[in-house]
Formats: sequence, structure tokens, C-alpha cells
Amino acid sequence: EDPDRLAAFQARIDAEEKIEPNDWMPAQYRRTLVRQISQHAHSEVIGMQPEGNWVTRAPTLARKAQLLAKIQDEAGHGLYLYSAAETLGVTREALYDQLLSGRAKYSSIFNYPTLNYADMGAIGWLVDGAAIMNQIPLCRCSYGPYARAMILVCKEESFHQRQGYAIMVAMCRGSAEQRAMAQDALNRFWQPSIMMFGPHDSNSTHSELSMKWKIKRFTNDGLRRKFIDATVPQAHSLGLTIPDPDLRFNEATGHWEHGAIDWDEFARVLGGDGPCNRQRLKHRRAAEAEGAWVREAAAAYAAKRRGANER
Ligand code: FAQ
Repeated sequence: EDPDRLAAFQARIDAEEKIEPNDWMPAQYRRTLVRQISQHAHSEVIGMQPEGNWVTRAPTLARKAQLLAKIQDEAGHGLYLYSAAETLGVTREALYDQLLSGRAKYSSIFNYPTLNYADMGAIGWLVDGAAIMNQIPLCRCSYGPYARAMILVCKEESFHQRQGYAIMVAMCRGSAEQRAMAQDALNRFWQPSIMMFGPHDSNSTHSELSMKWKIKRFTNDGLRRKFIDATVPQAHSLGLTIPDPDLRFNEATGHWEHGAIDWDEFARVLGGDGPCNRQRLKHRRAAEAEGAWVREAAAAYAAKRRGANER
């Protein structure tokens, strides 16, 4: 690529200018954004499934309505993000095909099962909590359409996080059995949640360039640390124990330090061999096939309307 154009592009990034769809951009900047935004969209779409598991078994009508609203928000985020990706010249159908064929990644977290209702609390509190920690800085991403999409998404995620924490509070104030369910949910979701931030910086392939181009504003370890610092006191105020015997507060740095992360498990999940990978994709493919008639009917109706307008 022309060095003068690259230098001018970097100067715009350094000056905090937003890059817009019709602006010149390096091919790799475009590729990185398509990859990250589409993986993010796929995560929202697949991310509906773990919670969908509990819609028919929510304990009260109000809790069912809240859960449905949250899941609908996730569908909306997915659609919004596919639209942001489309501004980079890729079609939604092509991205969807990558997901359904298993070529595209989506967040590792959604390959874990939801075994009890407290998991709805743990997902809101931890998974949405981690998602916001990662996504607030994305509101300042150098690519305009992604940055703007993140503003609405973050507002909704922050409501999701609060509803999750409220479920945890209710469970922890409940019976001994409910407190045990809350602890069990934390035990199962803690490690997968801190894995959401991705590999350590030393193993992160894309971080260096993404930081230089201000697609990412913080590194994976930087965000993981912010998340752990925010979440440990919340666990303590719930009366719960973080399932990490090596977790220590470092007085000198003012940060919590976590024990080793099971990167072998992370690699297995990314490689398609996590507890629910197959189930998640199977479900998504079935939904795609069963919804074909709706898309066909909508397309036929649109064509008919166009015909009527032309007459
Ligand atoms: N899972 O070089 P890096 C939500 C991949 S929030 C799967 O560090 P990068 C809301 C990575 O793609 C969840 N794959 O990569 C919700 C790359 O693979 P590739 C979604 C992972 O991009 C809540 C390779 O490893 N949020 O859905 C993961 O610089 C509740 C090397 O890694 C976003 O997507 C992982 N955890 O940093 C919904 C946020 N970590 O592409 C329902 C936007 C890494 O070379 C219920 N994304 N990989 O084959 C990002 O900020 C970044 O893409 C990172 C990874 C931080 C995820």
C-alpha cells in the first residue's frame, strides 16, 4: 500500500478523527474490522441460546418478561452489528454463511451450558459485565459506524448487567439452597467470563495493530484486570467466593491478581470442542432452515409491492 496514504491514514487516527465507510483505509484495517464486528454480531446471535433455555422455566411472569426483553435486545444488537459490518462492503449473507458453516468464531462463553436459573443472574452480572467492560472503550473505536453502534448497545448491556446482579442479590438474600445455586453459577461462569477478554497480551495476534489503529483502546489483559477489580468486591458484597484460590489483592499495585487461566480449555472451546459448540450451531442451523419461508415470503411481498408501485 502507498506509504503516503498509510501515513495520512495514521495521522487521522492519531488526531482522533473517525474513519467513515467511504474513506480510504488499509485493506488490513478493513479485514480486522469485518472480523471483529462480525464475530461480535455472531456472539450476540448465538448468545441468545443459553438464556433462551430458561424462558419457559423463569420463576415468575415478571422474570420471564425481563428475560425475554434481554434476549430480544441481543437479537437487536446482532442485527445492528451486521449492519455496521455491511458498511465495510461485505454482505450479511456472507457473514451468516461463515457462522453456519463453522468458519467464523463467536465468543467462547456461549459454549457453556446454563444448568440452573441462577445462571441467568451470573450471565447478566458476569457475561454482560465483561461485555460492557470491553465495549465502553469500543464507543471510541476509530471506525465511525462501529463506535456509534456501540453507544446503544452499551446502554442496553448496562441494564442487562444490573438485572443480572439483581437476580444474584435476590438469590443471595434467599434460602440456603438459593445461595448455593448462586455460588454454583459463579463457580461455573467465573473462568469462562475472564476468558472472554481473549488470550494474554503476549499471545494476542491482533492487539498490537488494533491498538495502533485505535480499533481496540485497551489490551486484553488490561480489560481483564479492570473487570476483575470491579467484580471481586461485588462478589464479596453478595457473600460469594470467587472460585480462584490464588486470587490476591496486591497492595502495591491496587489490583487483584488472578491465578492461572486454563488456556487448554480455551483452545478446545475455540476449536469447536467446548461443552455446547455442536448444540449451539445445530440449533442456529435449524432456526435458519425453519425461518426460510419467512424470508421468502417477505422477499415475495417486497417484490409485489415494488411491482404495484411501478404500475
Ligand atoms: N472467544 O488477537 P486476539 C456479547 C480469538 S459480548 C472466541 O486477542 P482480538 C454480549 C480472536 O477472535 C461477547 N474467540 O483477537 C452478550 C482471534 O481469532 P481470529 C462478544 C476469541 O480480536 C452478553 C484469536 O482468538 N464481544 O456477546 C476470544 O484482537 C450476554 C486471537 O485473539 C465482542 O466480540 C473469545 N473469548 O481480541 C450477549 C467484542 N478471544 O479472528 C448475550 C468485540 C479471542 O484471528 C448474553 N471483540 N478470540 O481467528 C473484541 O473486543 C475482540 O475481538 C476480543 C479479541 C477482545 C474478543
